[in-house]
Amino acid sequence: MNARRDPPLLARARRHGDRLAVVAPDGRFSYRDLLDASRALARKLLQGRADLAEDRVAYLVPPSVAWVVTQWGIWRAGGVAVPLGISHPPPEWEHVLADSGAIAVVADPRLAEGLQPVAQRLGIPVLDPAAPAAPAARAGKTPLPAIAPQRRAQVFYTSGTTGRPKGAVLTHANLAAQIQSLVAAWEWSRHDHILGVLPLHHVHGVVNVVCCALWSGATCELMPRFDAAAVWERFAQGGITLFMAVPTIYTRLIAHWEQAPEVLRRRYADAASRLRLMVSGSAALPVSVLKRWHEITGHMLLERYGMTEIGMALSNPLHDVRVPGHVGWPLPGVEVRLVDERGRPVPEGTPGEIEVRGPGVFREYLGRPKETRAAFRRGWFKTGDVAVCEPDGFRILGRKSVDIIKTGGYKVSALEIEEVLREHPDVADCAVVGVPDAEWGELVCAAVVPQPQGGSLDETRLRAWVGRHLALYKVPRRVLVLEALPRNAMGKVVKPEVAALFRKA
Ligand code: MLC
Ligand code: AMP
Repeated sequence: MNARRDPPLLARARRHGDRLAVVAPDGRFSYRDLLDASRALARKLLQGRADLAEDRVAYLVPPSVAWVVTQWGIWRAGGVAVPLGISHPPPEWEHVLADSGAIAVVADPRLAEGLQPVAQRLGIPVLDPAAPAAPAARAGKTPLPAIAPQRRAQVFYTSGTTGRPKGAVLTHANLAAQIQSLVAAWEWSRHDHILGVLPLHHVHGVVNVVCCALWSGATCELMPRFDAAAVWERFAQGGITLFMAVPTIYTRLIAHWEQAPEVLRRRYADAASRLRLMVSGSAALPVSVLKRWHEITGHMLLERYGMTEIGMALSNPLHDVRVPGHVGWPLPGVEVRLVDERGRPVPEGTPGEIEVRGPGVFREYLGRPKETRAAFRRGWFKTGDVAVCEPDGFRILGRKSVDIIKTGGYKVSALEIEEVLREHPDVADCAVVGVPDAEWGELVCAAVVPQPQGGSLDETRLRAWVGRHLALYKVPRRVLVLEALPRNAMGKVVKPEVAALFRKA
């Protein structure tokens, strides 16, 4: 097999041979093992075809060796990898499968049962990542297709200000640019050993953790899900050099540490202090959390800023001073500017919308040319986030849209939740808002107006209703029943007033 035919990440993997690549509950795989297993899966996916030619293949696999083998197998068959959220309810999977036009879905047998009815309805075959290839697929040594870097590689579904989540498409070249930028800035090396605890259907876990590790010849150790006690214990066993998480996870780790017996506290804090780098991102890191983490572990968390469509854009320095409340400076290969409402760059010290340009910026929203065009201004991607550039670095001030909520590091669309609430027979009207919260960053909250002739609105039933349709992190945590929503003279709901009602309640 010729390295020139491989996607960039796999070409890199060939150099790392027998080094330990992935450690997870389902095994310990070297780079060579990953290459062998992904070749076998690619042949199985091809089913005699020469090239999947950018057909989408979805996968429902928990963080594991199998997850990496599946991603690589899809790429090597010429397909585009579409990860599904393992904790999502079937309607979320159905949206992604239908919207991406997936030709197949690779599913862990433990999760396949819940997926089968959806896949059947859409006529999509469900494949087991571990099952042996059919004889026809195994036969011969037919070469796998050559994968040019400009080909589409990965789709991440991300919520926006319109409708259901959209698929952000990254090419192999986009991924390589994002990875190389972080590898350079944070000095990844083959001596690194990262502990992965994030879900693997978003850029943070997939690119910053898994792909950066495997590009570098490092070891990526994957936990099936985040568990504060298990993370502290793993730190205490030693050998971990890197950790990356969202602020809620640091908050949870602090809470667990605070209630641990003194002897454990000392052991845990010593162990964490030995890591070489701990990173926070995906949502604003409260300065109180940064300070407490510093007191406990001696680590000044490195905060950085990114987004699904662009990868990482701004980062505090690895070696220089990290100023609390700031997200640092543009990463290598990333251009960042702040602009006013008309797209004109603003002077230093003046707030403006963040726009980003560079080889890591995504290619398109899958099947949505209009939305893709609207997302750019003369080649710059418009993030919708507002920041100010100060002598200590960029500081994020917030978002332009009140309809985007960040909870536990997940981006959710208020409008998507409102649509589901409005379908409830007893709901006449509703408004969903994000309310600041110490643990979750923002809490999803819903104000609802009952139907005049409807039954009484029961909060538990309403939450269960949303939970049947949408991911758990989109379910409103608090519900207020109102006679009417606050509206302005134009009749538009005034969301800051709705949020204020929750703060008062
Ligand atoms: C779960 N719960 C919530 C909640 N999510 N409560 C309020 N708000 C939320 N958002 C509740 C559950 O109902 C449950 O309650 C309890 O918390 C435990 O649920 P869980 O599902 O077990 O949660 P947990 O696994 O602990 O999840 C917390 C988390 C998770 C922080 C580990 O949210 C997470 O993995 N977040 C990371 C998301 C991520 O990777 N984002 C990156 C996007 S990319 P009860 O009552 O039943 O106990 C991006 C770009 C960039 O943003 O810059 O990186
Ligand atoms: P996503 O679309 O899920 O990739 O989330 C990207 C969004 O997360 C950005 O547009 C920001 O609003 C937010 N975000 C990421 N990192 C940070 C950070 N360090 N501080 C504040 N917000 C952040």
